[in-house]
Amino acid sequence: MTLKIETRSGVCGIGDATLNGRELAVAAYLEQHVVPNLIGRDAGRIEDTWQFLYRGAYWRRGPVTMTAIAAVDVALWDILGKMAGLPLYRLLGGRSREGVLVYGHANGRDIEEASAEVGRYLSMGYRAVRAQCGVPGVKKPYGVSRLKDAYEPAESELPLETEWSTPAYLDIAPKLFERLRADHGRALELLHDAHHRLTPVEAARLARDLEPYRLFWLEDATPADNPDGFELIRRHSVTPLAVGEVFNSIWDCKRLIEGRLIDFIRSTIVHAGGITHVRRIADFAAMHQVRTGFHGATDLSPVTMGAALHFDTWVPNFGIQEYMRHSQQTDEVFPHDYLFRDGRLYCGESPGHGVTLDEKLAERFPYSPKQLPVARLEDGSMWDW
Ligand code: KDG
Ligand code: MG
Repeated sequence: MTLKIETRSGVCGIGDATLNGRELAVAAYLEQHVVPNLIGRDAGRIEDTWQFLYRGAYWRRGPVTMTAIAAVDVALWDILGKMAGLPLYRLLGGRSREGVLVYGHANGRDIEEASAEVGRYLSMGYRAVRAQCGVPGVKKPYGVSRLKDAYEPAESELPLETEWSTPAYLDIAPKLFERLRADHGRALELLHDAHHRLTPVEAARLARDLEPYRLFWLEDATPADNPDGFELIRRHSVTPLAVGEVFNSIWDCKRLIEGRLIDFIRSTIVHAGGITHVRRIADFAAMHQVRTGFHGATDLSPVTMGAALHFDTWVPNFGIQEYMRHSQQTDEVFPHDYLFRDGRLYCGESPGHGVTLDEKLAERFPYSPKQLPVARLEDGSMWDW
């Protein structure tokens, strides 16, 4: 879902509004409740527009609202960059680093295959890799995809029912990382995503079992709806923790950050109110030694990636950026000037966020609704996907 805003003088900006599996809700929110308010507004009043859409709305926050606000915000920053003739990172305060460390996704049906995939990522130049592998007895574990580069978890019109076994997972995950360190050494940064599947005490055990393999982070170890769970993990382990790809406001992150219960905040531009709001989250995180690690899955469009790379180039407390690589088709629909070299991504110098939309080409790909899967335990109980 992409929002295009055009000013009266003919300057266009685009923002990503993709909320995987709930995209039509954002489209309706934008069409019915946001766009009519934008007509005739000064495109340069980015902060005031943000406050109007957030504060001015009695029903605030939530993924649909905050994704819609983000789309407007990013499109307005894009317009501002084009009017000023400056790349976005310069509007934010200029360069803090040359390139942005990224991590790719290596996955395999078993440990053997996952390790070979990590090797493939290293040969492409990656310095940081997220690794996931199949879980014995589990038919469709999280993060193990059919496609190697472009991974898309929303595969069917109605949610695919997948299974989950926590005991089997807790058994195999440390073995995966033991093998990866043995095969690939200690210089590489390794990451892992538990994708909200564990209870706090199970997450604490996993974090402790993974300590010998020095992870860059363990992500979404337990659902962060209740931040108290993270206190328990912290009590038992020094494995760094990352959380927040499903958060949409600073209020979701506040306790985790100020309690120093996490090390990396993953809330990203498209789902957390745009550059205007994520900047506040990043500044708040900096005060507590928490660094950024933005979500960068393929279901966030290249527009979000472009905006994120400018943000990452500026933000002082940068940690890492997820980079899952879009399909060639997606890259062609969204021409952009960022590029990958030696494990880092570099934003371009064109004005704004540097990503455009080829509307003619986009027309060739009709909308086909897909939802994310759901997960059940072996006894049939609904679980977190
Ligand atoms: O749409 C859901 C995906 O973005 C999510 O499953 C990917 O967890 C994810 C990650 O860390 O990239
Ligand atoms: Mg994740």
